[in-house]
Amino acid sequence: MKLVGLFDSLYVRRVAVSLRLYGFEFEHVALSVFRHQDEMRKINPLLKVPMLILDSGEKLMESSFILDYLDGEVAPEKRLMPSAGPERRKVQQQCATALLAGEKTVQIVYETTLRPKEFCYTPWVTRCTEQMHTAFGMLDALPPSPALSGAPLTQADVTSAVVMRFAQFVLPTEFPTGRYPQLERLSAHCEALPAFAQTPLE
Ligand SMILES: N[C@@H](CCC(=O)N[C@@H](CS)C(=O)NCC(=O)O)C(=O)O
Repeated sequence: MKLVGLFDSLYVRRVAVSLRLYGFEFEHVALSVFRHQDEMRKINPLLKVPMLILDSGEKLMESSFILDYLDGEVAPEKRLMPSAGPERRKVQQQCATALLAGEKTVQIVYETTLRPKEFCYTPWVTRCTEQMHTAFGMLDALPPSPALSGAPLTQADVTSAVVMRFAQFVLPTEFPTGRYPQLERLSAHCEALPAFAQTPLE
């Protein structure tokens, strides 16, 4: 398998960390959607990452669909997503909240760094910032993850930890230590694991 995209993308990183947790070998195709557009276009004309290229040559897009495929390829005890019922919905909705936090973080970064300063629309940045912090606040208010007491990780843990680390990295002033203590604990726990440490954001 080949995973296309850089680990500075929270979407690519959540797939890469999950691949390692599942125990899959993969080749990392470290191309940027911004700096390597010509090479990227040949692989994915939509200029989007992550893309997972299977050994058959089949190309998969959308991190959540890629993770759904991978979860179906491993033994039940290795899955990161519960197979059915309230537990599945709980993990999925936690992922949805974390992805919303991540999406808003990315929108703030794009608005403030990709667009020329004079075209940066402050009310949009203010709205995104509020949405981002509301989502992080919701995640932080959840009961502590069972993973902190030794239970296996779920995709909600992986995605929440990846998004927290990403947001702290790209918007450090928004995330002083102690603002989201539960998430910081989860992040520290996860980032110390080999699957995360072998997938550095920078
Ligand atoms: N919903 C997608 C989001 C992927 C995404 O937005 N990737 C970014 C990299 S962080 C990208 O490809 N950006 C280039 C663009 O949007 O043109 C997923 O979960 O895979």
